[in-house]
Amino acid sequence: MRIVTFGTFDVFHVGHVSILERARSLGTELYVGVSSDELNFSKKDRYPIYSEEDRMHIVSALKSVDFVFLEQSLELKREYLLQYKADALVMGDDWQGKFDEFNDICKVIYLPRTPSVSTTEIIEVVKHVTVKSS
Ligand code: C2G
Repeated sequence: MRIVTFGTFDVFHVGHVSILERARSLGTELYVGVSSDELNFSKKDRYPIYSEEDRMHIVSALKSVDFVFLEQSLELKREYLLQYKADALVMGDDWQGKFDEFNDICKVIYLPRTPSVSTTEIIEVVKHVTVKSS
């Protein structure tokens, strides 16, 4: 059973590893659509910290991941799911209900997010770190 999931996976953290491992455990293969730099810019008005090449490199190095492709548009989800022959789409529950329309071509499963960790929060913390001068 092939699982497909999508995400930015910027400033990769334990919440990302956890959802990918849990997604993989629901099937036999995990395909990951990593959202492009341009897609992120259009959504959030800023580019990710890590480039799409680096984010794809990191995600593809994980043992839970079998294949990585670039997600260039949110509107192409149905095409990606068909192209990559998804048996199930797995997403974190911050997307709860948002992808139910794909139930006609694959199972749609939402998994609980890992609490207390997010890329946005890490960026904020790092921004405010003060370096002690010796
Ligand atoms: N996630 C999680 N726990 C966290 C943070 C993230 O389980 N503490 C999950 C999200 O729910 C998502 C995946 O990790 O399923 C990737 O999260 P993001 O990188 O924030 O990706 P996002 O911007 O939600 O995806 O088509 C969707 C787009 O690709 C954007």
